[in-house]
Amino acid sequence: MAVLNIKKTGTIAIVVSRFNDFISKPLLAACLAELKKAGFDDERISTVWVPGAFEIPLAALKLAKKKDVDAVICLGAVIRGQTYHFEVVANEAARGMMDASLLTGKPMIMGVLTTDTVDQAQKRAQDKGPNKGRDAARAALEMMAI
Ligand code: INI
Repeated sequence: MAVLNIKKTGTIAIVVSRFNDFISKPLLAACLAELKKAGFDDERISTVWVPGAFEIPLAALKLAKKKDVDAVICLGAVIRGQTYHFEVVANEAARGMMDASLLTGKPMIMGVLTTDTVDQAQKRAQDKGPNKGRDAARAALEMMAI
């Protein structure tokens, strides 16, 4: 694995959605564990909960505008249902995160799963196995070093 030039100062904000929290909770746990492993103690991490993925971009933008926030990690799970709602929530959440990143010039990490099934989401939010929250933490650290 590549050695990252990890900053020893600055803070990371995490926005996490309550919708499908049986997935977003394990994403958050792995994300926090990875940040801690990299030397980020609690004082340098703030976690904000929002109702669903659709609400992530506004919270992420507000946090990214804060002077002391160096990167924002967004975590959640959009799981396909019976209707077009899935597409709207997933697409607008992704677009909003990218907009917030480019507007503020701060890294915005897209750790929101968009899956067809609950099983696919669970396979990407494992404690010991693959976990997109862990990946999101590493992506944030990498982007903060640029
Ligand atoms: N929010 C999610 O985070 N994941 C979903 O799968 C989801 N679905 O499928 O409906 C979802 N909807 C809620 C949405 O994010 C908003 O919270 C809601 O529409 C209120 O604005």
